[in-house]
Amino acid sequence: MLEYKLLINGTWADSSTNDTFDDINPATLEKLATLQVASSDDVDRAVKSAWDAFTTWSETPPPKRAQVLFKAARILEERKEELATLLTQEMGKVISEARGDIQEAIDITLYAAGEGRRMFGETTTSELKNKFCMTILRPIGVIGMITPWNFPMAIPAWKVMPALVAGNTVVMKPASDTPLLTIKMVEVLMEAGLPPGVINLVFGPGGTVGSAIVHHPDIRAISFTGSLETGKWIMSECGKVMKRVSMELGGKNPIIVMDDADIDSAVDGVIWGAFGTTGQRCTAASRVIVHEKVKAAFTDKLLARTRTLKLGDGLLPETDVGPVINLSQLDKIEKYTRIGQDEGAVLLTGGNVVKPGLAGYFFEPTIFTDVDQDMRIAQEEIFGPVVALITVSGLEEAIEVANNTVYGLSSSIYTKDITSAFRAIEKIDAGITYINSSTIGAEVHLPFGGVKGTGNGFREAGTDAVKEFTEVKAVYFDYSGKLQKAQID
Ligand code: UN1
Repeated sequence: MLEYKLLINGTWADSSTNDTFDDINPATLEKLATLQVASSDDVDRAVKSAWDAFTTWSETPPPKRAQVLFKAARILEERKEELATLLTQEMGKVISEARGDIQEAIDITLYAAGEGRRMFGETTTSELKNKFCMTILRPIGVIGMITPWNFPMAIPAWKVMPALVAGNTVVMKPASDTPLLTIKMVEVLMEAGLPPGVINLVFGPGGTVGSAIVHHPDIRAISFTGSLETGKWIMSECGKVMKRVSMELGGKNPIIVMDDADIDSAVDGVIWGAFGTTGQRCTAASRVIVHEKVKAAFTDKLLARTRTLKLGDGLLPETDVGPVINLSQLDKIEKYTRIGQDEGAVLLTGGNVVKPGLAGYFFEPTIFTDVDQDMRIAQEEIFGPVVALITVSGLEEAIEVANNTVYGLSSSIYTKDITSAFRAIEKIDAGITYINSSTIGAEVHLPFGGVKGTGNGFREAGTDAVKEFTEVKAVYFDYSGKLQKAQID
């Protein structure tokens, strides 16, 4: 049985608490590892180690920092299958999606490594003679990262890789349900030559360890992916001390199915978006806004397809839908199916906890129809295999319904009409809009993030990846040999 201590200054160090917690396979309830819980003193040691490493790392030229990432990407590629298997065991998602999670980590590692030769600033003229102006990018310092369990390697990689290439050092707390893939990623980075102390890992509950990171006076910025509720708390705590925060929070992502849509393709998109990753993506399609003219045909096909989905252990090739992550998520999903029925929505299929010959946490793919746009099941993020069908009579109403949410991450429209597609692109309040494709599957060279309750204006990955982890400095270089006054001379 694996037992992990904390990673501080490149070595595995005992925590100062005697507490541990277990990492469990959600399909089988088999124990995978035990981890030590950090105290706030341990977080403090991790922060000191990150600052000790900062001078040398931040002074290392970005293309040299990038060499570590290029090498790490090669090692991740070599170990992809082994890591994907562990990811399915730890998180539950089916093996093809686990491979995708590792691939996304490899992709962002290579993309961020490329940024090592693209740390561009701007040069411009001055309003004064003999003066030159430019901008440069500087690292922020020690960054605190708090990551979720649904993309155990991809999301930590989205944060870590751009932060490292930009010259920052890191104290990271991975989700307690899935710490192993973060540990593996950091081990690979160290094998690729990352100096000790550049990344430090602490484990334990958000309420204590996460809070110690958020409140640590020497952590300059927090990068968080998780729930809206926790995000609001982190932002308000950081607001009190003007700490920089970047947030990737929830979604209530709609797929609009217009009356001219290719119905089979829309059904494929909804199955993939709503039940892929057992609905546990912040980009998951949790609302389907369907035109009344195609509602019956669409619903029949969706129901038929949903009933063929096979639940089980994600390692088996025949499994379509894996377990949900833990018991409290299972209870939450079950609670929402009761709420939906109490609100008067029609439960078309699913709604039950099941045991497909395994001890783990399984929930049937669930469809509600005749959902009113203001019902709780159409408003609150459930984070499970539950989708709400809402009927509309036209595009304008569909877009209004799509926007009737506190979130704004992903969105999609199925239509053959160019005008409808462009109207949706223009009018849907979201960070991502797909045309004739599901709400999931963002690629790493495009910016990822959302509006309203989904975020605070930052984007991860894409050309914005490094912006999350750098500060811009404006530089004025005066070679006139005398005092020149802007706005006055
Ligand atoms: C998430 O669910 O938090 O676009 C991230 C997607 C994936 C990333 C999802 N590439 O669905």
